[in-house]
Amino acid sequence: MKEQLKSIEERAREAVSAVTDLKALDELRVKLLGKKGELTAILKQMGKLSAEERPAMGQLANQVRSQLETMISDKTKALQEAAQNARLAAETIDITMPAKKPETGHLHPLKIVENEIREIFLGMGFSIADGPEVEYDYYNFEALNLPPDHPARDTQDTFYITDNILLRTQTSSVQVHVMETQKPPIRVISPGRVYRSDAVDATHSPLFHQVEGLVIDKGITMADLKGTLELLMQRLYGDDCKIRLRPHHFPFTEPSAEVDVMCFNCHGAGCRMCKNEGYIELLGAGMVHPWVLENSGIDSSVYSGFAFGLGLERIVMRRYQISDMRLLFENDVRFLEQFR
Ligand code: 2NM
Repeated sequence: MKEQLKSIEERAREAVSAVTDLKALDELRVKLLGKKGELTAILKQMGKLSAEERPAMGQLANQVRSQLETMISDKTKALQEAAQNARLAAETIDITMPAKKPETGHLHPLKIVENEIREIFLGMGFSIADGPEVEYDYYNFEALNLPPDHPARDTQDTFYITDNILLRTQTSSVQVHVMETQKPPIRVISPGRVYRSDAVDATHSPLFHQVEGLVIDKGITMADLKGTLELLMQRLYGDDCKIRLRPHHFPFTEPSAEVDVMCFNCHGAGCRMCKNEGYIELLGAGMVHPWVLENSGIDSSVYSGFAFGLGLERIVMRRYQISDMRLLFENDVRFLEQFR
């Protein structure tokens, strides 16, 4: 029996060390230590021993059992550790691989130029005024000298929500809010979306963008208007840029002017780009009509001011030589990616 126990221990040591996976090890454990296992079979023969032999043999059998158990649990740990190491090795990330570049967006050309204009005016001490795109008729038309039957309303036909609520046709409406709520001196620009009931073509869109400006203080003259707009154009198009004022009519300014900018192509000489004019019409401006000041509670015998309005699309198209306004609204990435 002693030999049997020695032999089982030796064979077990060899078998355990030969096992390479946990399933096989468990099968081996059942074969050695299970109820129908080899050790149990040997122990069943204890009854045949004499009373003197039994304690020593029992002790030996227990030693063998505990050695088998230790062997198996050591091997279990070793196999588990090996499996874990293999898993970790398989999951290793190669940090030398080039990373996937995230797709980042970029500003739309309209926003690029709007931001430039904002910076230019902030540099001249203006602040930015914001207002609603859905507006009362009063702020969009009436306060600006455009009563309900005024013919100029035809050229600014818009989208009506109700009889007296509409989508603004100009951001001058924002400046009426500013005049109502702020005391002069006032220096603001109001960039934003405006709407007109126009059919879409290469130079028209029912939604477009404006930047309007307003300056009100004591002693403001046409010279301030011209100097401010000249500086704006020189910042946008270069220091040699000149502007030209032509008489015009707007209901909300008196006198009014259309402002032309020197053709960037021929520098005033005349070419195909400017239709031989040397200058290109770019914005409208004027001295704020005294009635417009009075409508908003500003004393026109004390204060005067100038205002201007420019269409952002026109400036962007000129800047990047874009021939069709629709390109700015179609959101075709093949076009937009040029402005990254
Ligand atoms: C233009 C042309 C001329 C203008 C007038 C005003 C206000 F509110 F002060 F009366 N804001 N903007 C104005 C003047 C706008 O756009 C072509």
